[in-house]
Amino acid sequence: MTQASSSTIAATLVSAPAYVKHEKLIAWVSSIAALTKPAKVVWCDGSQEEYDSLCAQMVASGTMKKLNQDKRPNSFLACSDPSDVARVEDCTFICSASKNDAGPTNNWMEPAEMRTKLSGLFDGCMQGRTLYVVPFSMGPIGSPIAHIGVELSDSPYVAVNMRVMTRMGKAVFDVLGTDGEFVPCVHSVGAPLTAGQKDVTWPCNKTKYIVHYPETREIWSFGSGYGGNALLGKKCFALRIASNMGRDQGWLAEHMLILGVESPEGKKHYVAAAFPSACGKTNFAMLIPPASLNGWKVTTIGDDIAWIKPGADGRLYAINPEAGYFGVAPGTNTLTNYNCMASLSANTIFTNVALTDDGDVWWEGLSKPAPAHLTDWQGQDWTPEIGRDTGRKAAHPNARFTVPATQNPVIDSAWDDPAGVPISAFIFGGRRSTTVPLVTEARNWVEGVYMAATMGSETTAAAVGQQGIVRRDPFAMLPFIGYNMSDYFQHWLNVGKKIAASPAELPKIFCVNWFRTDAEGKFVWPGYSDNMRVLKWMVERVEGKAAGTENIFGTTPKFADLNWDGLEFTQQQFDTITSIDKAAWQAELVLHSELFEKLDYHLPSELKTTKAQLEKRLLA
Ligand code: SAT
Ligand code: MN
Repeated sequence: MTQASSSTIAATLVSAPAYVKHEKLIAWVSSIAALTKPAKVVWCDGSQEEYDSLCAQMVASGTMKKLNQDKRPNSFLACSDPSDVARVEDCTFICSASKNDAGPTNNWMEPAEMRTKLSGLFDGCMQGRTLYVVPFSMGPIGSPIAHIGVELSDSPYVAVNMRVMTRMGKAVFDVLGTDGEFVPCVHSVGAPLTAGQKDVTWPCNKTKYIVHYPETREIWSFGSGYGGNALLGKKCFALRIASNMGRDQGWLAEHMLILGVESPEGKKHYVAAAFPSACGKTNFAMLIPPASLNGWKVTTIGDDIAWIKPGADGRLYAINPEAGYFGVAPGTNTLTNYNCMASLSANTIFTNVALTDDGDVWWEGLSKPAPAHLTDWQGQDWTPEIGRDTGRKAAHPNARFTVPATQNPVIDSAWDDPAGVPISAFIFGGRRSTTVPLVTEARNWVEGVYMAATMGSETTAAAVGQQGIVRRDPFAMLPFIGYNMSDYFQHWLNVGKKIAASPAELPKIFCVNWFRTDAEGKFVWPGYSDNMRVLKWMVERVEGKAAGTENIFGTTPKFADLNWDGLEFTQQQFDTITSIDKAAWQAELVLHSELFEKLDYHLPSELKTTKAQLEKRLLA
C-alpha cells in the first residue's frame, strides 16, 4: 500500500507510486479525490500483506469478525446493515445518450442530468474516509479477451473482496503502461465522517444509485456496500458495460457459468449456462456426477460470468473474467455442493451468515439440526426455537461467501488460459415450478435465441423486491444488460450468422428447468448431481450420439434417452416434469407476446416469425 498525503489532495495531483506511469489515470484519481475529499488516498498493490492488514483493520473497527482459526483459517464474517443486503435494481441506471439505447428494460436518465445529481451526491462523500485505488483485470492479465478496470472506493471491504474476485494489484499497471484503456469505476458508501464522528460497522446511505454511462464506459455507484452494487468489476463492468463493448466489438458478455464436461472416453466439451441469480449456477458449475455415471467428470471455468470472443477458427472462446466466487451460502452443504464446501474451508469472506458459539459460520441448510445457539446475521441471539416461533432466519437468504477460484478442487486446468476455452453448447435455465420441461434442444440458432429471449423465472432474494413471482428474464440478463434488450437479441442473431458463415460449427442451444414441482409443491427433479444426466444427454446430442424427439418447441429426450443408473426415477415422475400442457403454453405465449410488445422497438423480425410458428404448431 502506498499512501498519499491528504492535505494537498483537493488542489493538486495525488501522488502515485512510481510504478504507475499512466498520467490520465493519475489525473482521474486526483479529480475524484478532489470531488469526494477523502482523508487519504491508498493505492492498492494487491499483496497478501495489504489484504491481511486491511482485514485486521476491519476486525479492529468491527466491520468483520475473524473466524476460529482452527476451524476456518484466515476467514472472516462481515454483517451488513439490514437495509443493504442485495442488488438494488430500482436504483440501477443505464445513462446512454439516447433513451432508446437503454431500452424499456432499464432505468434511464439523461446523462447530463444524472451527472449533476451525482456530482451533488459525491461532493465530499468520502470525508473522513480512505479512498482506495483498486486496479483490476477482468480475465487473465494480458489475455486478448480480458479488459482492465480501476475502482476507486471508500470501502476497505470492497478492496479486499475485489482482491478475491478479480486479478487485482500492481501487475495491472504493467499492462496499462502509459496510456492503456481502463474502465473507470467510482464507488462510495455515501457516508462521510465529520471530525471525531464514530463510524458504524457497515456504513451505507438510504439513497442509492448504481449508474452506468455506456458511451464513456464509466461506472458510478453510491450508497451501498453490498455485492454487485459495490464490487464494480462484477455485474456493473463484466456485464452492463462489457455487454456494450461486446456489441460494438463483436463479442458476448454473458451471465453464464462455464464448465468442462469429460466423457469416460476422455472427450471433453465446454458449455456455458445462463441462469438468473440464485438459481444454482455455482452448484451446476461444480457438480459431482453420480457415482453410477462412471467416468464422467465436470470441471469449473467460472460460476457466474462468461466473456466470449470469436477465435480465428470461427469458434467461440470463453473466459471467466472473475478470479473468485461470490456465491449464495444458504442451501450450500456437502450434499448439494461438496466442492463448494471444500473451497470454503479457508481464506473466505462470509457476509450475512450466522456465527456459531465456537467462532465458525452457519446458514440455513448447512447442517441438520441447526446448532442449539447462534448469533444471527444481525448480531442477535438465535436458537432453533426462536427461528420456529418468529420465522427469523439465522443467515440472510442472500448471504454470500467470497472465495478464491483456485480453492475449488475441480477447477479446470484451462480456467486461467488467456486463450479461453471453445464453447460447444449454451444452456438457458429459469426457475419455473410449472410449464417449462426439464430439457429442450433448439432446432437451430434462431429458435435457441427465441427460447433464451422469452425465458421466465421466479424472482429470488438476490435482488431487493418481492420473491417468487415469474418475470421474463431474457438470457438471465434482465438486470444486467447494458443496452437495449432487442438490440442485444439482434447481436446474438448476428453472432450466429457469423459463425454459420465460418468453417466452425454453431454451438447447440438448450433450455432447461430443474425446478418443476408436483401437486404438493415439492420439487420432482432431484437436481444437483443428477443434473449430470441431462448434461450427458446434451453433450451426446452435440456429438450426434443421443436420441431426441421433436415436439412443438424443439427436441426433447424420451425417458429411455436419459441414463437412470443409480437413481430411482419413474416414467411417471419424468412425465410430470417433461409434459407440455397446451393450455399452460397458450398462457405462456401470451406472456411472450407481452414481452415482445414491450420490446417492440428494434425487435428482430426472426423472433416474431419464430413465435408465429410456435403458435401455429400449438394450435395444430
Ligand atoms: O449481483 S450480486 O453479485 O450481488 C449477486 C447476484 O445477483 O448474482
Ligand atoms: Mn449472478
